Amino acid sequence: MDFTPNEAQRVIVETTRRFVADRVAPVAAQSERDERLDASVLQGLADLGLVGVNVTSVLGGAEAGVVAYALSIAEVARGCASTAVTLAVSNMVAEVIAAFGNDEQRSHYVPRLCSGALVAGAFGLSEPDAGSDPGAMRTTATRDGDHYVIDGEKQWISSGDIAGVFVVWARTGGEGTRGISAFLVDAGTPGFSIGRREDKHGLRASSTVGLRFEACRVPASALLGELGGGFRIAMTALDGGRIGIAAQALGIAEAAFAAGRQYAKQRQAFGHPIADFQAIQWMLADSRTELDAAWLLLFRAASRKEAHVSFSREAAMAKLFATEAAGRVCDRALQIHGGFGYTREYPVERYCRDVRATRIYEGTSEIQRIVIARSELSGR
Ligand code: COS
Repeated sequence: MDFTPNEAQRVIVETTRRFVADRVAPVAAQSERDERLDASVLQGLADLGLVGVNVTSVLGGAEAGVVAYALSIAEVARGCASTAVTLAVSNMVAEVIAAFGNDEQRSHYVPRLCSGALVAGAFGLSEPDAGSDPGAMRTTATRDGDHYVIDGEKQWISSGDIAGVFVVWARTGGEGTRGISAFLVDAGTPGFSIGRREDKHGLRASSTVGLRFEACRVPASALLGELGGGFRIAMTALDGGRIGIAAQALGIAEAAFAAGRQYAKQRQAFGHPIADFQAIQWMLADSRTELDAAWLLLFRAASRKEAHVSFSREAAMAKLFATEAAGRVCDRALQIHGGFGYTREYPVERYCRDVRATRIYEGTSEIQRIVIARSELSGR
């Protein structure tokens, strides 16, 4: 197996790394304090082709593939995890519209997402009582002539207050997963409002809000894909989204690992740099090994998606292992910093808070285990 990046991947990593070093990492701590991302940074990322990395160039994407996408998210996450998740969700929305939209929907939304004309996209699936089990959603979309009328509430919606377009899932008839459809809803549609912003443990520069739909009328042409086909669209999108979150976790953990390694070489104790002590060396060795194992799982999942072969279980394994390993890596990096690691003086404190979300959103670790186990037991 050849793990050498191809030309497109190399260029994306290099240009992203430069942009992140110049524009993203220096403002990450301030963005967290301000609880918002700088719009010009998001525009800069779009200008680099980082929204729609895996979207065809005909629709304004970079058409660089899934591995390049994962690498780009990890690079951004090294500098600012809040920026990375915002970018990852916009990529997911651009991809889902490109994959399931009709010609009109594709050409209307995808180029505007990729160019940054729409600051972000948002994914309106979860509800207060339906997170891990989206089949239990209660939001409804009722047909009324040439329109659907959406009523209900969504929760945990990343970028909801800055997004220009939302993929919104609603029940269009019947129980269970086959009665769910997906719709494209523009920000500002009458009857659609943005609710409470969550006061989060980490990822504080990225917004997470509720959405409220009260007799919100959307044209029938807003239906994405087939009537009743929404659940499958959500699952397909989340399979790809999980590659993005695994990459985000690895980016954060790589930053934490590098910070811990550097600190270990500088910090003196008992007359030596603490890197001389085996206790610290073993932490670094365990972290590097887990990181590399996680990268391999991520590359496998991304390569399979890029090759258009089934990748659902591989993406679940990559997310499960990468996010849990990333948590351990960040925790060890904080431990290496001792008391300083527990203060805001060093970014490792932020990495530890930011990385925690990756084990929860786009499917908890427990959901990933369900996906993997079902695949094993069904032989698929
Ligand atoms: N790709 C395509 N289709 C899929 C799929 C996938 N990965 N997984 C399931 N489906 C399809 C099934 O084939 C089935 O289709 P049919 O009705 O045609 O038979 C349908 O979806 C329902 O599948 P299933 O019965 O397995 O659904 P469950 O309700 O049991 O849910 C899990 C399965 C747990 C995998 C799903 O609920 C899940 O992923 N939950 C987590 C959701 C999540 O990540 N939320 C966080 C959102 S953060 S933005």
